[in-house]
Amino acid sequence: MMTLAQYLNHHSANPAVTELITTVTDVGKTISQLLQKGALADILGEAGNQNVQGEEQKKLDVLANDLLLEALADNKHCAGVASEELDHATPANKDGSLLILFDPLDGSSNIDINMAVGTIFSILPYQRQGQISADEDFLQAGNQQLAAGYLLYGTSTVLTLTIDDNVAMFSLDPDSGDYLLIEEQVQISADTSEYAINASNYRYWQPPMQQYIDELIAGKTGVRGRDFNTRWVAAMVGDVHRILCRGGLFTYPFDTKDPNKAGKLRLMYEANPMSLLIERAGGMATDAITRILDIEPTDIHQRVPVVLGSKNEVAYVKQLHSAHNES
Ligand code: AFP
Repeated sequence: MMTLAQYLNHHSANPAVTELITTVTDVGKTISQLLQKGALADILGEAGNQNVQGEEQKKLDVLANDLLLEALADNKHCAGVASEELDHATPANKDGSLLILFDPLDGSSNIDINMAVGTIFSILPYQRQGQISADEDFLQAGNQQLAAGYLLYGTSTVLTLTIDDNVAMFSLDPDSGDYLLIEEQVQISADTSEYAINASNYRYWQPPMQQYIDELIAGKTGVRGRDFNTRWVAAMVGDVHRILCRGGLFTYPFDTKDPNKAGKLRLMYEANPMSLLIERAGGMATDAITRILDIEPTDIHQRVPVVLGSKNEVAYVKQLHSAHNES
């Protein structure tokens, strides 16, 4: 089977990108080992402080963040690092040609209950080589990403990656310690009967999203004429992985729960890298109006509504929003 190193040699036109991905995925091996030990490694529970988003940090949020920061600071190609857990981006090597953003531990509420969590990353070009990087350098639309991917720490550890037009999946072999290629050209079915939502937020959603979910729940007794099924991992990385494996729709839509936030998910750490993977696998990703990858960010921590997955289903959600906005 092809190793990640061999795959990168064949598919990556940019050696700096290859080295950065290698650094991230090496840290992923350490995080995977820590998760396997769980309580035995004293990694469960609260860290006792809040992150920049005002969320309680878990011990593993902090640990994963520190491990990635430390490893990336030593990478000569890395000009700066932005993390969901940190107020501001951290400058690294000013002569580096790349910037990296990551959510070190996605799905924090799953850590203590032995459920799937992940690490999500996004690589951007650095435009001011030779100068110290700052937050503003990261404010690039998702369509500028040079590579993106995630590590899913589930029953096995899986790396999903896009560095060219393809999306590839690798499984971490616990015996050799190598990531081995398991799927070279991931493609999502255009239609689906499976959707992922946190339904407890229904009352905060806008009418077109409520209408869409009402139609799915009505199933074959309603306008859709067939039944749908719900799945929710509470870690975007798990839901996106399922969609890449067997199709589906995932949404964390605009809601009025907190008027200061346009949804829960972060554009730069979650929505952009996942949208690149989904689009390259033939799916669609939108905030219900605009293509996520075309959103020009104004803040590294900005939030965005997300609807992504099987193309025809996402297009239908978008159509309901357009019709509502025009009426
Ligand atoms: P964390 O960023 O705290 O790990 O939250 C995970 C997440 O942003 C995303 O991965 C999930 O889809 C979503 O939150 C789960 O949200 P609920 O808590 O509303 O289920």
